Amino acid sequence: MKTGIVIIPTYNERENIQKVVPILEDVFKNAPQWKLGILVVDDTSPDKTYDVVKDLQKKYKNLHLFINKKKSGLGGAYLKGMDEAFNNLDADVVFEFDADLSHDPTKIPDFLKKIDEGYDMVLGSRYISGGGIPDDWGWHRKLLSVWGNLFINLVLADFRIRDWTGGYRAITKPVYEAVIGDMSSERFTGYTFQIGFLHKAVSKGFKIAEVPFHFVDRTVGESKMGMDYIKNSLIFILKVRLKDIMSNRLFKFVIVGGMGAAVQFVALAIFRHLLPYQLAFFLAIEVAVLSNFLLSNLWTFADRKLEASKMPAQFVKFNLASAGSILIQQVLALAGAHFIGTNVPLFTLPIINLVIDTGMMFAVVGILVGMLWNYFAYNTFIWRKTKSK
Ligand SMILES: Nc1nc2c(ncn2[C@@H]2O[C@H](COP(=O)(O)OP(=O)(O)OP(=O)(O)O)[C@@H](O)[C@H]2O)c(=O)[nH]1
Ligand SMILES: [Mg+2]
Repeated sequence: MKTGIVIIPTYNERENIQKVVPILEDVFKNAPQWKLGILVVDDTSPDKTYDVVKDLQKKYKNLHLFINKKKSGLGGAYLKGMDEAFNNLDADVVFEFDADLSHDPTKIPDFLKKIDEGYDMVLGSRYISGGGIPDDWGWHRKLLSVWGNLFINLVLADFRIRDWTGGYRAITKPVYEAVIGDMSSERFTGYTFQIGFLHKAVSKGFKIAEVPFHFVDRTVGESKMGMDYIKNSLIFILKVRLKDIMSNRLFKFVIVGGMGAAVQFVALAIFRHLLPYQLAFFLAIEVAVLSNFLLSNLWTFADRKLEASKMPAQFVKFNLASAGSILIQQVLALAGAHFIGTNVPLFTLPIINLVIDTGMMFAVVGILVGMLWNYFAYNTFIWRKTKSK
């Protein structure tokens, strides 16, 4: 039988925790194929929430309590709770769940069903059919909530997940271990914990499902959400996206290619004063090829860096690949000239009034096809993926 632990971080929630524990215990009966329990992570609340939990523990044997000496924010509480649940309470799945009853507890069996179907992570979603936000929210809060999520979809160019910011989730152990193992450099604070955690799970390719639920406002206790949260979330997601793009191999390839063109241009400007033009032209190309080779090795293919002893031979291959790209472009231009002709006008560029005809277009197509060839050749012949990775 698999084990699920509902983690509830609490800070000054004595009234809410008193209510929510019995409700959850009732809901557990609707998922008899699971062994379910609750773990309250309390940051030594001034209102002594933990005392209420200790009292409830007399009645519920599957109710656990973890007391943090210091207040560590939502993210901190969840990290402590997940560590405890997965490593000491034998959990296969944990839930993130607010004490304030904003998260409809009757949906828990739906989450578990998705896990049983093979999903790695399940999100409670307010923005898919069947879900919702409170009707009485002011228009600005509704706007923020809905558009905030759309904004994240847009920035990440990924519309598969509709509710990025919710706090009602089920997470399996493999997801937890993969995300935690990759968190060393960044510290998820309270603000960005939910978005950051989900983004890591998504980029690692885990299977994620959404279950609709109706978010309801807390009726007692104090909310901790504010303007800071929104600002920090937006900045965070922009940073994450920028980092994603910067670490994309194709992006690096294009940048290195652009730098190569610049290097060639500058080299020619210098060499032509020192050498006959044809020789200067050839040398400038070779300097650009060398710069492309070194930059690709250091940056674009840093994860497959060549051993020093292999560099000369691979550089020769790199030259051949570049020559191949030129050859491909020549063949394309010849075929185009033969079958279509080079003087068919296509359109005129405004402002500079430059007529683009088929002759010019062959160059554009040639450059793109040449780039495709280069990218393929680099990956296949020069920086080959090793099997173990
Ligand atoms: N342990 C711990 N729990 C916290 C901390 N901050 C918030 N929580 C709990 O996390 C849950 C969510 O916090 P809320 O204040 O409801 O935040 P929210 O749901 O974003 O805001 P509302 O929409 O106003 O409810 C609640 O159970 C809080 O008690 C913290 O620093 N430590
Ligand atoms: Mg809440």
